[in-house]
Amino acid sequence: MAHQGFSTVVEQCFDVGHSLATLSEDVSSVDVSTIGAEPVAAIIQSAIGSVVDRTPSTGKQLSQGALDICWEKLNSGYWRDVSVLWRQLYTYSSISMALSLAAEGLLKESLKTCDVGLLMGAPVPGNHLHRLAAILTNRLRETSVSDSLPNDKLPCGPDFQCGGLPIERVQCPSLLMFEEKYMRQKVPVIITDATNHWPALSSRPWSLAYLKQAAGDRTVPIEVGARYTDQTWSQALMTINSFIDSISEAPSEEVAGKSSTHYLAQHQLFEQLPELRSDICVPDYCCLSESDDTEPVVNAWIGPCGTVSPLHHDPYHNVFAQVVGKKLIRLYSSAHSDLLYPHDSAMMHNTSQVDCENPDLQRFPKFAEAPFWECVVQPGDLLYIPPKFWHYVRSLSVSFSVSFWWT
Ligand SMILES: O=C(O)CCC(=O)C(=O)O
Repeated sequence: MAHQGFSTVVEQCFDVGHSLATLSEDVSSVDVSTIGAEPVAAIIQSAIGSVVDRTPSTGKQLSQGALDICWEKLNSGYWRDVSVLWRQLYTYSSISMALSLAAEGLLKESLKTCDVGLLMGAPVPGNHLHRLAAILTNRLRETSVSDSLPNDKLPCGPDFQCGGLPIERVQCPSLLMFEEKYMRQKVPVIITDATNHWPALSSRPWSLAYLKQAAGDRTVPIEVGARYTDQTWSQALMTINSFIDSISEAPSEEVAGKSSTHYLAQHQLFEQLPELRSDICVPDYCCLSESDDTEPVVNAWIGPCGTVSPLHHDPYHNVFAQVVGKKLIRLYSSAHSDLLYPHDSAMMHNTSQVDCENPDLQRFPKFAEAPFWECVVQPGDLLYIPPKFWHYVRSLSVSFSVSFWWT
């Protein structure tokens, strides 16, 4: 069994282009002397050597040693200060660990190692983790016992009556019209019929069942808690299968706004799972860029009824695509920030202290004066949120959304 795992998974992975020997050479090309990591690079090379020699249990031990050292570096101080070289070494340690585990036939553990490597590591030549993950996913799919599929028609809250100013709905405006009337004037707009051709909304319609079938064994970061401003809020790594089971098993009225709410939020899912990338398309509006950075940042937001993103703003243009279910979205202009009581700390300065739908007007009296737009986005809607616009979002059902941020 172990040997079969090695030949069909490990060798298949390296048949795609890179040999184990060149992988070891790649590790030696990382400029580890600048971070004093020569011993770690040597451990990773020995780990790869053990996989080549068909002694994966030694490979596993060595890889674990390297992973532990890199993990400590990744988790000391601020993330932005962590050297990319440590993150590359984390990637290489993840590759040698994933290969060792696959060689022992531990395919699920190997896939989890690939995912954590993709989430925490930095890119290295050869795309090994992506390719290994794709091979493992296919292999696991072949061998999996079919699981009961979740029901997307979970009960959700009552219909919502919007207040505030309505947001204009425009069918596929031209780029020129969008730029002049909305982008430049900083006016939100709901664009309709611009995503009808996405496979996610037509030929491969997204649902909890589809996500489970496409990527159930993949590990993703999940927010746990009612809202990110709560003391008890935390993040966890879990497989898409467990995440979806947690959504499907709890009745929606119990999940909504509770400390147990699970939310796959602001995650670059399509970087991690390129196979889902072809289900969506970058809206043309995102090419109206003022900077050289032409590729938008694409984030997925997937969760049950009742997820809440507290009132906050981001520095980007945002076209927010609703793919499954409904969300209530409330917007405030950046011109009214003084009425919205941002948190004092630098970390949370883009977030309001006010609970938008239940404001404490004794503490935050000026909030009542702030004009706002409100809408419920439906599948197929693209909401344009201008940069620095405050936005509050609550899902009214199981919901899948994709945001495109650009500058
Ligand atoms: O959908 C959500 O919960 C929040 C979306 C958001 O904040 C964004 O797209 O910037």
